[in-house]
Amino acid sequence: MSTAGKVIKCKAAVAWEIQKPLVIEQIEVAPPKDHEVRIKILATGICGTDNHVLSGTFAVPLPMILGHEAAGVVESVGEGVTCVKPGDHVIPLAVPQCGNCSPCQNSRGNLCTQNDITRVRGLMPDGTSRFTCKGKALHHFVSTSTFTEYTVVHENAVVKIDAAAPLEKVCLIGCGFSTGYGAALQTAQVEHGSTCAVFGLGGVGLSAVMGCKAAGASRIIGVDINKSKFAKAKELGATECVNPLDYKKPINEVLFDMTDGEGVDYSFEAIGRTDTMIAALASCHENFGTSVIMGVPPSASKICFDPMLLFTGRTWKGSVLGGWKCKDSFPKLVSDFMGKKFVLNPLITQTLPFEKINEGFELLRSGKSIRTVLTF
Ligand code: PAD
Ligand code: ZN
Ligand code: ZN
Repeated sequence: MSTAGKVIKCKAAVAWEIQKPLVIEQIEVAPPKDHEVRIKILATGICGTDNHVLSGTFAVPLPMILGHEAAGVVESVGEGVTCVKPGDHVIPLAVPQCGNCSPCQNSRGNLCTQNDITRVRGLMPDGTSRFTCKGKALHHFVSTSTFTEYTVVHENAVVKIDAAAPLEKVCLIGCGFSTGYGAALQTAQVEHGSTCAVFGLGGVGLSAVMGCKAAGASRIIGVDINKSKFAKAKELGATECVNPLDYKKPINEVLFDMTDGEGVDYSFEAIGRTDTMIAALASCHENFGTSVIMGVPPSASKICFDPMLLFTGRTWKGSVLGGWKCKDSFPKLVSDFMGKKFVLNPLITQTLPFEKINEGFELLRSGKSIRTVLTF
């Protein structure tokens, strides 16, 4: 029996409060309105950003359905949707691409003004929610919300991908992989033969390591306080790894020592802490070094730093979702994965049934996982 046009009752993991486990609830998912798409989620990764919300460092309105790194199948579409149809395999887009705003029209931009990241409203573009639980409306997360069997997104926030692609792998293209890989290849534009340092060797940082390697960097230094991350970093292209806890000096001085007093050409922050953002900046060459922030800054945080770090010529950049224009790029990244241009398997350390979502978060927090993929 077709579910199109009807409310769907299904399971979702609801974030009612910060610093509390998610609760698997039965929720109601309304049909898609005009220009909206309802998706049956089949696989979703757990990203550090979902964890920042639960830990309280990334402030969002609650209750909310988190999750944003996913893949699924279109269940039904609202009036006027032409980009996808029921049955299409898709990736929801945490950064939409409307095609009309100035970032969409600028060749270097990707942060479409329709995004719900810079000022999280937690609603569909029309200001309402498609989710209810126990009579209460639930917020959406960054245009996606994927910790649910069904979600509704705007047509600007979904893209069709190759139906042959394994959804439980390519879901990582929805966030973690694309973020790190794109930060190296597009935002920093790492050059052949250069020296790079990647701060934080989780799913995002390891993907930046892969991007630096793909760009032909000759030295890639991984930095993490959890040395159990080093073996995988080396497997993916890091030439050496350092643990800041092993040194008395600040890590930026250690990196200068390791590079004959020059500093690295490119540094990447994939942690989400202000002190490591400054350390990454200070680690790169004082004149032509570039440092890229990928870690989501804690809400309402401020950075105080010596402006001499920039005066001498360093470049400090940020990168959301690797700078990719998501609608244009994600299907190509999926094709590249299918064409074996990069791997995703090493990033997926656990695959768990959706019901074990809190276990997946525990694995991330304890440093025992890179990516847990939840399947439905
Ligand atoms: P993760 O928790 O898997 O990885 C973080 C890594 O940082 C872990 O290996 C930690 O051991 C390490 N770490 C923690 N503290 C320190 C420290 N003081 N010094 C060195 N290493 C440390 O998360 P992730 O890889 O999924 O995400 C990393 C960040 O990137 C996080 O802030 C997340 O919110 C952000 C992110 N940004 C985007 C974007 O579009 N810019 C996309 C996805 C994730
Ligand atoms: Zn746009
Ligand atoms: Zn993410």
